[in-house]
Amino acid sequence: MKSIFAIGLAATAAATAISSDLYANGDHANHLLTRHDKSETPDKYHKDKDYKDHFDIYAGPESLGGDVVKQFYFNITEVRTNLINGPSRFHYALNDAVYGGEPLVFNEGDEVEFVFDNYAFEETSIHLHGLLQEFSPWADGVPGVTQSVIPQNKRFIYRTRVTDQHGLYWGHSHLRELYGDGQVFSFYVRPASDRPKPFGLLTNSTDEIATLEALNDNPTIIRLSDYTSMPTEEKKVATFEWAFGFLCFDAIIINSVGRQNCPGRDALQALTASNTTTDKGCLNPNVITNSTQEFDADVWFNCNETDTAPPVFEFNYEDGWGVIHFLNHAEHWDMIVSIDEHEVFTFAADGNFHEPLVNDAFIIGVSNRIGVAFRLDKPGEYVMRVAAYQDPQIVSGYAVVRYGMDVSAPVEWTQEPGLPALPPSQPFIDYAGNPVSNATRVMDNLSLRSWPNELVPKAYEAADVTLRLDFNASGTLFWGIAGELYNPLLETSQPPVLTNPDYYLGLNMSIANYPAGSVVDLIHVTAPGNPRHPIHKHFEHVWVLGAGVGSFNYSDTAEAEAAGLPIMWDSPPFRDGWLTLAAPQDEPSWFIVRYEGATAAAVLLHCHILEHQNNGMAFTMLQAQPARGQLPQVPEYYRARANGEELYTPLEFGDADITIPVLIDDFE
Ligand SMILES: *[C@@H]1O[C@H](CO)[C@@H](O)[C@H](O)[C@H]1NC(C)=O
Ligand SMILES: *[C@@H]1O[C@H](CO)[C@@H](O)[C@H](O)[C@H]1NC(C)=O
Ligand SMILES: *[C@@H]1O[C@H](CO)[C@@H](O)[C@H](O)[C@H]1NC(C)=O
Ligand SMILES: *[C@@H]1O[C@H](CO)[C@@H](O)[C@H](O)[C@H]1NC(C)=O
Ligand SMILES: *[C@@H]1O[C@H](CO)[C@@H](O)[C@H](O)[C@H]1NC(C)=O
Ligand SMILES: *[C@@H]1O[C@H](CO)[C@@H](O)[C@H](O)[C@H]1NC(C)=O
Ligand SMILES: *[C@@H]1O[C@H](CO)[C@@H](O)[C@H](O)[C@H]1NC(C)=O
Ligand SMILES: *[C@@H]1O[C@H](CO)[C@@H](O)[C@H](O)[C@H]1NC(C)=O
Ligand SMILES: *[C@@H]1O[C@H](CO)[C@@H](O)[C@H](O)[C@H]1NC(C)=O
Ligand SMILES: CC(=O)N[C@H]1CO[C@H](CO)[C@@H](O)[C@@H]1O
Ligand SMILES: [Cu+2]
Repeated sequence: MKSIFAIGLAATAAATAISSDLYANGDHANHLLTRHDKSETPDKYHKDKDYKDHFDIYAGPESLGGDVVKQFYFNITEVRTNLINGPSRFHYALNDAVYGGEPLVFNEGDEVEFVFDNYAFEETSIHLHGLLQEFSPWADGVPGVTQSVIPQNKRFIYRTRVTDQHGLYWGHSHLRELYGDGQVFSFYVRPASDRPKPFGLLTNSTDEIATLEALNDNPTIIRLSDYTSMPTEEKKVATFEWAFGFLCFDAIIINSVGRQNCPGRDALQALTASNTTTDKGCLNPNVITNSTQEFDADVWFNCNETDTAPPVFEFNYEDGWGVIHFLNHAEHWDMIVSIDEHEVFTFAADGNFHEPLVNDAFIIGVSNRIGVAFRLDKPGEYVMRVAAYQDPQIVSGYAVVRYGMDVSAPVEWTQEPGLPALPPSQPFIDYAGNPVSNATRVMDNLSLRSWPNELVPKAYEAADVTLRLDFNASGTLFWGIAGELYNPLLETSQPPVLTNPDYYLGLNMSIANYPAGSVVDLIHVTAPGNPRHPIHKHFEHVWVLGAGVGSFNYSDTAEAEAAGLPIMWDSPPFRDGWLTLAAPQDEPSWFIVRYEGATAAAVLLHCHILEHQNNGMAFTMLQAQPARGQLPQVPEYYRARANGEELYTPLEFGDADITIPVLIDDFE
């Protein structure tokens, strides 16, 4: 038995780790809700903030060898709004936009700065998701791993050089669950002109290839997410009261616009084998758990239809093709996406080019990006369907794709009960995300092939380092990696791993240590009965070598292959996030990824479902051995600025901060 949360880590009065309140019941939980008095949140900047008198602006970070070609400024503020026309709720905004406005665009090779002015009442830190950070491993934005938090009233600048990668990425708060409240933005890196592009695999016409390249330089960018009217801190409190996960959202939003759809329980029931569907398409928690707590009606049961119109995306018929890059910035649900009557070619995944693969619907895990091209060959309006993918909730969101329309002959949109009026196009998938027929081709995540084709490093051999990072849950709230729960207090209690590695290595918990430059295999074995997880690794992207259902009794990948397990060495998917396989009730599943851990760095690996990540499912890999002096020398700016004027001093703590009940005695 391990008392994982009672190891006496520092929490603080000042930085009152939300998590220390969390794991205490009752009064502490209530304190969370009043801590910032969010009901009083003004429409704009927090009332106590005075930019002139208190705001700290320092000189920016040191050069990374180039000149800054672009600076992007963000004001982090608070707003009350509701993106689905439901009841007003607390959100964060970046430059007044919840989950970001227009995507930022720059070019492969650019040195850029992201400048954050934190006017919000809560500290934060911003992770640039998917960036390799090979020149700036200190700028990864993970509290407790690469930096300490950015306090309110402070400016913090992330300076990075984006080389050897291109495509759609995003930035988001990495503190607690703040990105779920709105601290999200997207950015697109135009591929270098001399980088090979896969469009010649789509068409032999040089004109069309040129058009596709031009479209890919200025693509339509579509952000998808689940959405709920309950802010993340309230959710946190609710889930601990329920002793049950938050498995019911209000809607799916598309570029921050959504509608609560209510097709009715009977219609929903017909789409699922579960016989406990609520009006919101969720599992009825009163049936599936024995919790004696009351489950909030508006969260789980009441479907209150709203009246938002679906967003319309216009394409230019003359182009002959459309190009869209999608991002899923959800808190919880993986998505399946299709455009009625249009096959699409998926050619990019997590930024990286892949061989175009034709399909009618494709899956985007939480945090992932998929780029698609599709022919504009029949002018009109078509429904884009976005459904939660094989999740505990049945829910869809809609948008419209339009091109070459004869405006004098509009087609009438039709409306089914509980759904918005939509063009009458023929679907590939239903409201639950299931194919409407066997003819629907759904992109299989493992059939993507990275492009240009090449063998992975150390193909056909064991990696230099093999890490077993197995997954198992304790109930629906605690999620472990390698038998351990990442302690959320580590985010704010100590100077970060990058400048203080010995402390974390000494804890010997949720951390691995190997030399920079290693070829590393991560082997995940998922315990029987556990769900799929969208795992994300910071820094280098990974090759997905293989996956399957069944036990895994091998010490490395080469041994597994020799025993007959399917391993792909030639051009496997190349991702910064991967969807593991759910394990059936009576059998585990396995999943292997490989990467070249080139950059000396403190690397976080975690499930991107916010609830899982913040309740244990994270793990640090110190990709450098401090004893050998491999850790990068963190520049002065990053050492000092994340905490204001002074270098970080560990925060003091008292007895009250460490009385955290261990809810997880049976977790081992
Ligand atoms: C941020 O807020 C300041 C103060 O109101 C304003 O001057 C500035 O233009 C804002 N920046 C952006 C990028 O909106
Ligand atoms: C391009 O032409 C080659 C040779 O005629 C043919 O095999 C290939 O299928 C064509 N590719 C496309 C995308 O049409
Ligand atoms: C739901 O399914 C369970 C298990 O299959 C069964 O025991 C129960 O009677 C069903 N309830 C209804 C209302 O159909
Ligand atoms: C609820 O309690 C009953 C009786 O103790 C037990 O058989 C059942 O497995 C429990 N169900 C859940 C979901 O925990
Ligand atoms: C949703 O509708 C129910 C009645 O069906 C009502 O009691 C509840 O207050 C409504 N909730 C919201 C947030 O409007
Ligand atoms: C789809 O395929 C399955 C298995 O081959 C078959 O049982 C089913 O009838 C097919 N469904 C349709 C709609 O064709
Ligand atoms: C997973 O955790 C459960 C308890 O939550 C435990 O019963 C089970 O043995 C664990 N499975 C593995 C493979 O560790
Ligand atoms: C770290 O903990 C593991 C068990 O969790 C133990 O096997 C190992 O010996 C420990 N290592 C050190 C250096 O304490
Ligand atoms: C793996 O080990 C388990 C338990 O030791 C055993 O039941 C299973 O048959 C083994 N699987 C394989 C594929 O060897
Ligand atoms: C989430 C997902 O799509 N998983 C699929 C990935 O590919 C494997 C192999 O075909 C499927 O079994 C999974 O269902
Ligand atoms: Cu998870």
